[in-house]
Parts: sequence; structure tokens; C-alpha cells
Amino acid sequence: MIIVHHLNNSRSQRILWLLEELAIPYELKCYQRDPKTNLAPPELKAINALGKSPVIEDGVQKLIESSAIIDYLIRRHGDGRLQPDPSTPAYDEYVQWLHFAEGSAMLPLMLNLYVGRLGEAGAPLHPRINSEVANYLGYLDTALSQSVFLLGDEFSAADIQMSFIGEIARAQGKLGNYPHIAAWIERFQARPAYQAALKKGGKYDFAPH
Ligand SMILES: N[C@@H](CCC(=O)N[C@@H](CS)C(=O)NCC(=O)O)C(=O)O
Repeated sequence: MIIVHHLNNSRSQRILWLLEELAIPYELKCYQRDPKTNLAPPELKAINALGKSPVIEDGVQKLIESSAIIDYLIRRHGDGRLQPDPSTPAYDEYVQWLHFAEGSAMLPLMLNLYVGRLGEAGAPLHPRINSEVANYLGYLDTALSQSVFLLGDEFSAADIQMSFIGEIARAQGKLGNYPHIAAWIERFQARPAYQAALKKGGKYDFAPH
């Protein structure tokens, strides 16, 4: 049985959603953020030395990075579902989106969050952060202006991996100029598997209100 170590209000919500989409049974171990610091509890360090979530265990295998977890779950348990045929160019684009989420798009959004906490002291950094946020969100919005999901009409795990980018950008009030991202979020949040994952994962501040 696959075990998912899930931190509330976090990127690991994506893993629950993927498992619900694939209808793969899993055991959920939940961890709660510290209400003051918002950090993960120390128990998570016993599973992942980084103290971060998501983490999955599948027999002797343990994985701690969300795009690798998504790739693993689909390769090992997905029977080809939720990804393009690996022999097609669409697959290369799919892999690129998997990396793009955490490797590129997340950084300016995290900087916005952290530097925002500095108040006035962070003001000199905001023009560059804002332009990079706009750069990445503009890229995503343009991609979504051409299709229903990231890879066309067909929903894929690339949408799951990228979902947190859309959701965190919306929570930061950054979607005013990006109607295609906003509409995409509405579409994916309406999926029954997304809703089922929400019920299992507990409070998630980025869910539809
Ligand atoms: N790039 C990693 C990021 C993992 C990560 O930063 N997880 C956050 C949750 S959104 C976390 O566990 N934070 C708790 C902490 O740092 O104490 C991934 O996508 O899996």
C-alpha cells in the first residue's frame, strides 16, 4: 500500500488528487503546520530529513519531490493514464511542465511571499519579483489561451503539478491579468477527484471558497 505523508495546506495536496484521479488506494499520514510559524512539525523530519512534504513510501521506495512522485506513480501504477504516449512530442512537453512548476514558476511566487513579510525593507526587491511573477504567469496564461488543459483538450498530470502555481498566484491576488489561468483553475477544481482529495486532505486554503 502506498503511504502519503501529507502536510495540511501544502503542495502534497497534488499527490492526493493524483491518487484519487488514478483510483489507487493509499494510506494517508497527516501532519499539521505549526499555527504560529506555519512550518511542518518535527515528526516529518523522521520521514524526510528536509522536513518537507509531499513524501510517499511504496514498499522500500521513498520519494520526496512532487514531480518525481507524480512521474513515479504514473509509471509504476498509472497504466499510461494521465500522461501522453512517451513516444510523442506531447510527452516531452508534459515532462517540461512537470519540471517547470517547481524548477521555474514557483520561485518568484515564493519570493513574493517571503519578501512581502519584510514590509518596507523588501520594497526594493518587489519590482523584479513582480516582473518575474508576470513573466511566468504570462507564459502560463498564453499556453492556456490555446487549449482547455496544458496539453490540449486532454487533462493530464501536468495540470495537477502546475495547479499549485495557479492556486498560489490566485491567493496572492496575481490573476487580474490572466483570465485563462483563472478559468483553468475553475475547471480543474470542479473535477470529482480534486474534490475527493480535498475531503481526505483536510483544510486547504487554496480550494474554491
Ligand atoms: N519542491 C518540493 C517542495 C516541497 C516543500 O517545500 N513543501 C512544503 C509544503 S508546500 C513544506 O513541506 N514546507 C514545510 C516546511 O518547510 O516546514 C516539492 O515540490 O515536493
